[in-house]
Amino acid sequence: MKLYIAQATCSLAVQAIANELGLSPRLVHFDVFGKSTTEGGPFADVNPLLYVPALELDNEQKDRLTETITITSYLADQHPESGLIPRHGTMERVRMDQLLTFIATEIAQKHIPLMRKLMTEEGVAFNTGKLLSAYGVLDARLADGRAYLTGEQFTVADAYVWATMWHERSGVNLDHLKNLAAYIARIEARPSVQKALKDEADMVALHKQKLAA
Ligand SMILES: N[C@@H](CCC(=O)N[C@@H](CS)C(=O)NCC(=O)O)C(=O)O
Repeated sequence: MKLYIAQATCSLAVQAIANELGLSPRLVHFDVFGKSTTEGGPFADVNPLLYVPALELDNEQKDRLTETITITSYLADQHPESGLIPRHGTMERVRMDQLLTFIATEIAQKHIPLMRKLMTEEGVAFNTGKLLSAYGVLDARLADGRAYLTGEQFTVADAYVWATMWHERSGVNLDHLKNLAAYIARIEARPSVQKALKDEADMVALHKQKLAA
């Protein structure tokens, strides 16, 4: 498989899940500002909407998947024994899909215009308020001492939350959310997550070298 990633973005969630599963997709780095990739060729051929993550499968059709929820869920569903996602058809899965949609729409996509400094003052206040509420909900959920969002098992939802902790770049202060901070520290201690960060840094460095050559 080939996984298209970009530095410090939601593609880290897919890397972490792939690592949890012992998968080693070939990584290709996409520079979201310069628009080049480490393998050359137009990224628009991979995803016309020019965003990561994108996963090219090893099947005959070389199917390409986009959307963080779709890719992380797809990988986890291939390995139900991993416990990274509940099985389809269960209420636990419905709740997981609810949580993943919440993370995508109320967290990840609320950050992006803030990080890119694209908003009016009113827009900044609006999205900041939305993010504070959303992270507050996660913090409250963790208040009973559970290790991860749905209990003691690390799941695709935890990988996604971790990969979109962009509050510093967005200027959103989360210092008061102590349960959330402890939870993120727990996730960051996972070997899968450390490997994702290292692999990403290596790909970014390789891309810079290629551009400089
Ligand atoms: N709907 C997509 C959005 C993915 C997305 O926003 N990707 C960002 C990085 S987290 C990106 O590649 N942005 C590049 C750009 O928009 O220029 C998903 O949920 O995966």
